Amino acid sequence: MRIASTWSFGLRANEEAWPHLVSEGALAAVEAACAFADRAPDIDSVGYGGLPDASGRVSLDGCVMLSPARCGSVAGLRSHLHPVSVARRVMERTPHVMLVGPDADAFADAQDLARAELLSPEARATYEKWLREGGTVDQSKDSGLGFEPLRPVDRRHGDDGRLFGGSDGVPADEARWKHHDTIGCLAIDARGVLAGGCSTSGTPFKVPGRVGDSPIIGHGLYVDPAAGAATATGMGELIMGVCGAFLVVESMRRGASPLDAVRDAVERIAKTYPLEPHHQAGFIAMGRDGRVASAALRPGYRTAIRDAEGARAVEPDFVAIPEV
Ligand code: SD4
Repeated sequence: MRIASTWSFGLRANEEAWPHLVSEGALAAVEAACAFADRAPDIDSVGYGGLPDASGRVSLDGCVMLSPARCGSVAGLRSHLHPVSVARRVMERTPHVMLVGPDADAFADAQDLARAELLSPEARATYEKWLREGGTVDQSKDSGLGFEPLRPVDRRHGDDGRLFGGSDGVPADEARWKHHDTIGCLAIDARGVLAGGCSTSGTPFKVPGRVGDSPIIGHGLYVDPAAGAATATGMGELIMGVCGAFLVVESMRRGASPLDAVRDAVERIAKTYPLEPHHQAGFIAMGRDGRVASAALRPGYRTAIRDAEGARAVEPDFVAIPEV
């Protein structure tokens, strides 16, 4: 049994998920991990607390996957906090894979999932400051907020799993990356069942309607019991062009180790795009035997792992561009 989640805030999500992994299995575990990150007020930008799009409204995306024949996805939720839970119902209760926009919220209502306010007062204040300062959409530049929103950096191993934090004791170099947005989570249970979940509020101040890799099967998440599982984080536009998570799993299907598979994916991104300093991407791969490896385009990404040996946040096994 093992669970692996993106970023060191995944430590706490994994801890929340572990009892579910033991008693209910991998699917319940990834749903619990993502839901924890969605609602935890001190995990800055997954779910509640996430920065809104350029129109000032938060939208949430997510997906869940057991196999190519069993997956579900939602994008553009504006009034439900837990995309993975909505996606699980799409998978289990409809003949479809993906629902989007207001109809996805309506589906969640019909499933009796509770509505929630998604925009926190802090996120609203940050958005208003962004607007006052010109509302630039060039996120490659520090927009005056004191951070560069599109290049998340995980600079701290915290035993509380808190990655970005507020001002209470979080080092300034970490706080400036506080508005990163995704949990990707892979789990294998005692029966050897693999499952994955991914939840995000996307990129800050995105064009309304923009959807990144996270809810797209094969981009932010892919699981095939015959080959392995993978999830991604970072700038979705980099991950989508190479079908990132699918690429990782297909490498494992052809015999690559989890490490070789994630290395190949970040190298592919490095070769494919004219990279800018704010670009970051990270992958976790889990083999059919539960072996885990991770890789990132740049330093500053960590993977949270929980298994019988305990909990830890580990540096990526491979970094494509080692300089910060
Ligand atoms: C997206 N991949 O919407 C997500 C965002 C993310 O670190 O992972 N940020 O593109």
